Amino acid sequence: RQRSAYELQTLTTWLLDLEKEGVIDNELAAVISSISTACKQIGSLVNRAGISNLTGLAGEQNVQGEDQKKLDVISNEVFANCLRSSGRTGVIASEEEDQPVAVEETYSGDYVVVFDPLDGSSNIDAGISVGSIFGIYEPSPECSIDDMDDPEEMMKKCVLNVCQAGNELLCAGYTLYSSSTILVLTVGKGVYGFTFDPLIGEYILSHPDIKIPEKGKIYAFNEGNYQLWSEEQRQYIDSLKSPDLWGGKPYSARYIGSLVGDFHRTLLYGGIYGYPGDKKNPNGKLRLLYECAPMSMICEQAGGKGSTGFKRVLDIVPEKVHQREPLFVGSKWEVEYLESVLQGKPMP
Ligand code: P6P
Repeated sequence: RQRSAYELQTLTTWLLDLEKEGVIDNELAAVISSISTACKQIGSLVNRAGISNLTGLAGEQNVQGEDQKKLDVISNEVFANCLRSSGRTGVIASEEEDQPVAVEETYSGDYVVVFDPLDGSSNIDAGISVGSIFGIYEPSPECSIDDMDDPEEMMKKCVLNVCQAGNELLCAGYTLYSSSTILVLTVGKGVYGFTFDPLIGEYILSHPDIKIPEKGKIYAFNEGNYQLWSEEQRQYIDSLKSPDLWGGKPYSARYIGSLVGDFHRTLLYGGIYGYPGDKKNPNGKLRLLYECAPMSMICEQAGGKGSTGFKRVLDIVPEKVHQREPLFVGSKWEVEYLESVLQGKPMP
């Protein structure tokens, strides 16, 4: 049937279509919808941070030892509140919380949600893009939470529920708060982007079935860490800057210090984003559960790759909630080239 001119494809109708096809059930749709609501609220707070005294530090540190911004704390509460009120979330794990928590308000669904409520928040005060990142799992069958458990047993089960390999993700997504608020997600059948229209309060389908270019011309690394990198890592970056290797024009460097912004550009334009391990932090800086794995699922679903340089990110079973891993994510060609250089092997 021909869609009429005013028939909008929104996140809501997209989720309903997936339910009709049996790709997701209405419980998962409810969790995704609650996340989209949290992102509407966070987007509004971010856009008005400078005029509602929400810039600056909260005066606390998070489990990562990072100074929390006021908006880090608020975004975390907004995310948790929306997930609780969905009634379908069993356990939540946040970058801003030391431990994962079981959600009392659950009455069905029991989904496990991992999230970084406001990634790149050091950019807030300068008005540079920030984002939210999330992933959704089924609860682990062998450690279902029941309220008879003692607190220690409950905590152990919560940790087991969130420490699942990225391969188990049912849904992964991010919301970019930038020149517009864009929600990008996958439920395992391709990657779809929705731009928020504040005039009608809906996410409108703007990027159907995103495919990352096979090869790009942009790399996004913090070269301030160059001296700390391995010899092979330096060789890789040096080669991207050698004009004669690329028909006379080297790669361009783009780095905004905000994973969601750097990733979104990489997804649409191609190339590679990398946060290598180095002499000071052998596992790099990014967290596996709510940064590396969701971004890797999205990238693979768009035809790209997500690697630690030595293994596929989605194959890693986390041992700790806040475990860090090196991350190289982007076009197949650039990631495979990096793997070949780091591993001292010829290009495939
Ligand atoms: P650096 C933000 O803190 C973050 O987690 C990512 O969003 C970003 O890509 C990276 O760290 C930036 O880290 O060390 O380059 O400032």
